[in-house]
Amino acid sequence: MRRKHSILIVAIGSAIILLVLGAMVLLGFGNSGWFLNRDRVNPSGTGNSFGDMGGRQGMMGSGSSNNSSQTFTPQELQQLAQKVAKGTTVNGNTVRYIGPHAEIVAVGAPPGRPGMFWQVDGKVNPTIIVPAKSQITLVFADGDPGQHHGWELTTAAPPYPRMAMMTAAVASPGAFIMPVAPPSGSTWHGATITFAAPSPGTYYYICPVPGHAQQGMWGRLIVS
Ligand SMILES: [Cu+2]
Repeated sequence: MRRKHSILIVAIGSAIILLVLGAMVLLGFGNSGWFLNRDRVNPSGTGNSFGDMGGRQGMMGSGSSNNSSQTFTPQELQQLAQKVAKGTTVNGNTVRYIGPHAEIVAVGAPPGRPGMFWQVDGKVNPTIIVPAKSQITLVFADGDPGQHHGWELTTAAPPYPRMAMMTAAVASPGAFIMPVAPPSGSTWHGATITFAAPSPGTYYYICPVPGHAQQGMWGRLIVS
């Protein structure tokens, strides 16, 4: 009886040690690539694996992301942006969407202007206004030779630190796109996501790649 008991304790002890080691490997200890970590832990992008690690939020936490990647040509994106622009009113650098479905075309720093910026519906870092309770479809592409870009809607306001994605909480489930590869010729990589507008207020769309939001890759999104 006593012998059985100690065998049981040893077995449980070994199981716990294996679990801890397994968790360390999964969480990518010693691996500094932040997006590689996420890929490895959470290939489907729908879970919450980092949600309770030290209370960190942002890209590690509340984001279920849609990572089904697409490719576009610059011409396709331009046509789509022109089509989308017909359903909006533009006032200076503010683009206002009307109706329950807002389709937004966001291109990461395409050629023609130096620096880190968003081109949204043909404008540079515009303020986007969408109606409360609308459904947002975001078409994203990276048009920036040599740079990875992603997309995130966050509650965090500027100024942004270099590692903005560590603290910038995702504003609505699914409002996050993992960084994609730079263009290869006229093939631009990107993704399309759909998410619900968060509750009325001011939000910010940023690039989650380290340093990019800090260098100006952000704009306002107002739900009104
Ligand atoms: Cu970027």
